[in-house]
Amino acid sequence: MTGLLLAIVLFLLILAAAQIMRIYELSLKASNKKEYIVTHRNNSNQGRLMLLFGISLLVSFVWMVNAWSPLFLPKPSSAHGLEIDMLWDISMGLIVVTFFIVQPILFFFAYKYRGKEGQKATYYEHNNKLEFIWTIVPAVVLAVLIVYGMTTWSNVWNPDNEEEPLIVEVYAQQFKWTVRYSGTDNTLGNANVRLIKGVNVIGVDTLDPASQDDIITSELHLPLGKPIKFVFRAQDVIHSAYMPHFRAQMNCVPGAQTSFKFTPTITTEEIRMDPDVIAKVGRINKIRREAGKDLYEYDYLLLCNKVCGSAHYNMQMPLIVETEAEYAQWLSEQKTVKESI
Ligand SMILES: [Cu+2]
Repeated sequence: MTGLLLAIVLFLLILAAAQIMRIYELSLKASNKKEYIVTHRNNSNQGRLMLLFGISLLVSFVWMVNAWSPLFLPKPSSAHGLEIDMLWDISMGLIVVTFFIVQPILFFFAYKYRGKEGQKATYYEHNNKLEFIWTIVPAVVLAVLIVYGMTTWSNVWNPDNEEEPLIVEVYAQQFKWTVRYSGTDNTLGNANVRLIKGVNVIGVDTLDPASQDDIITSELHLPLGKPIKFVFRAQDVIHSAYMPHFRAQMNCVPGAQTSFKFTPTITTEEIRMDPDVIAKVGRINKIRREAGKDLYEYDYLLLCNKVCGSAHYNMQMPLIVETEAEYAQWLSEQKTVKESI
């Protein structure tokens, strides 16, 4: 109802603005003034407005960064996350520095060189030196950024001296995640959507010997400091497994297998003790307390980052990073495919 009222109000406002413009045009016609002639006053007003707009843009940028930076993600909890953050910081640093050099000049010049009576613009045709500088400088900066980005990506995929990764399947469907651990043989048994039947909700081939010790769970536990190779499958549409705290994301595509690898470096218990995280949780719980809601406890999350349908927003699963002993204990309490299907 409020939405409808707002739409009506907006419509009436647009209508009123159109009518005011019409009256203005008619009044100009009545007083025999030509509205298309730009006067000295028009130029002065536009110039001052440009300056005002430029200053507001810079002030609002500083204000937004200041107000919203507490909402940024905490430090990365994966080994490669530091490199991804460094790449992001350097790229953003370059963009922000350029922004603060170019924008003030742009708006100040629009003001300084606004149209004035009796003043003529300089006719300046061409300057090879300038053309050369503003082509070469961005080209070199972009080339460095691209090479740096590709090197980072290659390091993320092929870290040095890495031990054998633990294989974990993450299965996506509207609107939930299911996890399959590869068991003692560290090999996932075959699976196919055509085999989905009854309790076999992710279509594991129960005749494949490799699938006997696989473990299907609705929780994602990971051991600290061990490389994990995730294998992603999707049942229905494209989903995207997004683990922001680990700076990891990979699409899950029906009919294909995709994968991503990372090593968790901070347990759930440890990250809850991080001062940045404590401050975040404090702010969230202040709002929740005032609204009379349950208090929130910080958790790593696996989220879906592709708009995959009506309940996409709620397609998430807590992700627990724990010590190897705790992880082994938890895993030993879960049922294997042989016991459950
Ligand atoms: Cu999804």
